Amino acid sequence: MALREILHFPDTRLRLRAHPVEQVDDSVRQLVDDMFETMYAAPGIGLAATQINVQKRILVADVSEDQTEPHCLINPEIVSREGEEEMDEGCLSVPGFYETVRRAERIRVRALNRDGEVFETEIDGLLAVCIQHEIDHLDGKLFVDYLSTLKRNRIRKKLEKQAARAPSGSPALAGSAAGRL
Ligand code: K2U
Ligand code: ZN
Repeated sequence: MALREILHFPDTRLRLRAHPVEQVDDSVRQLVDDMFETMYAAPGIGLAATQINVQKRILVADVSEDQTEPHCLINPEIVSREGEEEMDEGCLSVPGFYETVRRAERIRVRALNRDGEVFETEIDGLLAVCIQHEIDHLDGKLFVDYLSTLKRNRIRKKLEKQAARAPSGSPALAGSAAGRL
C-alpha cells in the first residue's frame, strides 16, 4: 500500500470529471487499498480518487469511530434521494475550512464493490453525507461550490497564500498535513 498526495483547492485537477472503471482488476484493488491508507492517515472519513489525481469513479469511506467499517464504491450512482439535512462539512482538499451544506438525508446507491460485484443499498446519517460529498468529487465538484462566490474566493485566496508559504518538494506537506500548519 502507498500514501498518495491529496490535491488542494484551487488545483484545477480537482475539477476533472472521473471516468467509469471498465474492469475491477488487481490494479484497481491496489488503488483502493492506497485510498484507504491515505484516507485513514489524513485522517478523514472519506476520499475520492479525484483527490489523489486519479480520474476513476472510485470512492472510499469509513465513518466508524475506530476505522472498522470500510466502504468502497466503484462507479457509484445515486438511484434515489429522500429528505434534506444540513451539516458543517470539511474536506481534505480544502483543509481548515468548514461550512454548512444542504444534502439529501437518505440515499439509495448502486455501485460495484472491490470484487466487481454490483450492490445496492440504502444509506442515511453521516455516511450518506460523506458519500454524496465524495460523488461530487468524482464529478469535479467541491463543497465550496455550494457557498457564495465571495466566501469561495476568500477560501481560495487563503489556501493559495498557505501553499505559497509551504516548503516546496515535500510531498507530506503538500498533502493534508499542510492544512494543519
Ligand atoms: O472528501 C473528503 O475530503 C473527505 C471528507 C469527507 C466528509 C466531508 C464532509 C462530511 C462528511 C465527510 C473528509 O473526511 S473531511 C474531514 C472530516 C474528518 C472527520 C469528520 C468529518 C470530516
Ligand atoms: Zn472532500
